[in-house]
Amino acid sequence: MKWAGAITAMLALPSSFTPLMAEAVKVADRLPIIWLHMAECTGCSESLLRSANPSIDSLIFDYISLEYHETLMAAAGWQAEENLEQAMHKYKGRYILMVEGGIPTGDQEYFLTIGAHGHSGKESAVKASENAAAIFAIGTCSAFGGVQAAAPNPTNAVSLSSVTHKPVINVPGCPPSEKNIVGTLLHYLMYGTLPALDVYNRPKWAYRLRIHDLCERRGHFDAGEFVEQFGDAGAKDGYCLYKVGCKGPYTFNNCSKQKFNQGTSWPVQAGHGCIGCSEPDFWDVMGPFEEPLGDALYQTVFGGLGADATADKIGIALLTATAVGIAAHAALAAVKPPKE
Ligand code: FSX
Ligand code: SF4
Ligand code: F3S
Repeated sequence: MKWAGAITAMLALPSSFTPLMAEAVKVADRLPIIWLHMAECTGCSESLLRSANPSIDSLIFDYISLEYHETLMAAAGWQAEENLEQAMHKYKGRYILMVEGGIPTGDQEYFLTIGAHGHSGKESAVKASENAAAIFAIGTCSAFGGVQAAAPNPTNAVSLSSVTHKPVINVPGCPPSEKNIVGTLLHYLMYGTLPALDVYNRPKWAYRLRIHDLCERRGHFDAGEFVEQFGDAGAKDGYCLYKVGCKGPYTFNNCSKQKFNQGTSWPVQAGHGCIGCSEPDFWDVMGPFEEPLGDALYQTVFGGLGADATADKIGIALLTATAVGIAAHAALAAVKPPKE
């Protein structure tokens, strides 16, 4: 019940849902999962391995049945491929497909091949998606193309949703936190349906708010107290990282609340600004990572809408006003007597 309570709170549900969560997990008994690796760094799997509440071993042994996962399973070679075939056959229409990584396509499709038969990543992903009960794109690479798709995109990498006609729930972040991966899974376990999604098909329970909204340094932002360069006095005092490039005001994710590595820390706590890793095309649109975007409008290839058109426009307007505030503060600070 303690565990169910923690998960219920993480999913932003009222505590009265705790018994229901406990029941759902009991009856869901070992949900079959097929996890495929495409082009990526395996950071998403690393993140999953940091899972606490439930721990990764209890998650695998008590709650889900991880039928195929190239970096976690014991099988290799022909045996591994056979396991994948068998899992897709045995659990047809019932398994959850999780895909990590961008997918090379076109003339470059065979830049990524997997297994003894040399199937392309695209072939494997499309085939596995056909009979999945639900499909989760884990990480920004799978959700939006990620680092592989950054200009000039030499492998013509695309998102999972670009190669399948089935609905895909995106769980972006480079990597996403273990909580967002496990939480999305448990949400599905509990309701058996897709969660409420934003315009980029990200679950709203995790990606509804900006990093900036709940950031522990927000008070400093509002007070106009900024780190001017890494290692300065402001950095030591935990001032806001906006001027050294934090993209928290443009980024929708729950890192500032849920953190990483079992709640140990997160980028801003560690002293570097958010680089916008859960937004589409962040490698191309959020850079340079250690400089502010200023009043450059945050545009994306998806029609330039931003993650949430209305909220983003308001946010950007506010931010531009804040940029004015920053300048005013800087002018004031120059004439203010030094602190006692
Ligand atoms: Fe890496 Fe996953 Fe980034 Fe991508 O995470 S952490 S490159 S989102 O697909 O392995
Ligand atoms: Fe936090 Fe970044 Fe916002 Fe500053 S700009 S308050 S560091 S999210
Ligand atoms: Fe990514 Fe920003 Fe969170 S860089 S991990 S979305 S703080």
